[in-house]
Amino acid sequence: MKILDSTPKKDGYRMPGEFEEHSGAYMLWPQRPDNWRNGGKPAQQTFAKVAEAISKFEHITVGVNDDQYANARNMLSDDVEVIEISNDDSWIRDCGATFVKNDQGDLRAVDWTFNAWGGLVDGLYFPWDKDDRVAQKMAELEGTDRYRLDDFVLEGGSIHVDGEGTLITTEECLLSEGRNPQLSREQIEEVLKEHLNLEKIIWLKKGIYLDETNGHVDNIANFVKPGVVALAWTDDENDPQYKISKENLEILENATDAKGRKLKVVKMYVPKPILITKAESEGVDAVDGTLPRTEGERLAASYINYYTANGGIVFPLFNDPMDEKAKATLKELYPDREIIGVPAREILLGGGNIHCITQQVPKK
Ligand code: KQY
Repeated sequence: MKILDSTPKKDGYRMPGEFEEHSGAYMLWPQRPDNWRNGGKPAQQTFAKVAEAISKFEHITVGVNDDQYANARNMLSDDVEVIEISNDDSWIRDCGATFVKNDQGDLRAVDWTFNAWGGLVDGLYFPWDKDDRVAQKMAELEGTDRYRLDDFVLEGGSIHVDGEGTLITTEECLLSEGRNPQLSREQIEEVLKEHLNLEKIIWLKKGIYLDETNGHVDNIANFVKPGVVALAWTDDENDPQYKISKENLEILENATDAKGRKLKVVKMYVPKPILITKAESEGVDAVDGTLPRTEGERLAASYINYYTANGGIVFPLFNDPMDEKAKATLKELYPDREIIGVPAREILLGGGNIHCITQQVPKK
């Protein structure tokens, strides 16, 4: 498939909202022992549950390194397609392709540079070259031409769009030292507008407290549909999360989108602080250059990190009283979709959640 030297905006392609129809979704299989405890075994069980939940709604393909192919194939049902895609870790939201679509329903891929959330400045592991080739492989599998940005670092989890010209992101992430320090905020906006076909970018300040991705938006806020944003929230003014969420609430309530609409903001309450246990910490291999998992550290837990499938929502459960409230809020937000919770502590321990491990392909 070709590399294109134009831009999606010039060619009439836009990034659809995640809530628009999909032809399917991709995941990658977890295994690295310096990020996933106990050799990745507990995480693999959770990833399998997520894949099975998504397969109720749409086709799901799981990419696996060759040495895990037989195990993954064995752990996943026949409803899940399993193929070899070499990778460094399993965060396909971030290293995978962002698909754009034109009015005729043709798809193309945007292939951003991936540098493991900050490269040599504050990246989370080294090397990341296999991950950086995942988007190209997805484009090949989908039979789409591709816009490759060799000079622009971006992860899919750092953006959400409404499909109608508006994007939300965070300053904490997109203006971080480890992404595109050579570009000004205006230049970053320009690249996003050209490659996702946007008119308006809404900059939140920070992501979830202690998020190791430099505050990805997909853990703090999401477009439910054009004009409606869900925001991670706590009423506990003593929690550092409160100030972060409050600041973002004010930004969203005072913003208008690309169509000039005011946004409706719906609060999704975070669970009580979730801390890494001794056993969990000890289960992770300590490797220089990979973020350590230290006992007692607070994890960046948020129900916002859910996946929107055709006719369904797959969201993380944390064994917390807020699980039920999150489900009820999601049901109000998505009355026509089935809401499925998956116990997700094992994904959280790796530094992200269900949205981070999935990537949709829009329907042609
Ligand atoms: O939040 C995400 N989109 C990915 C988290 C990656 C964590 C790597 N340890």
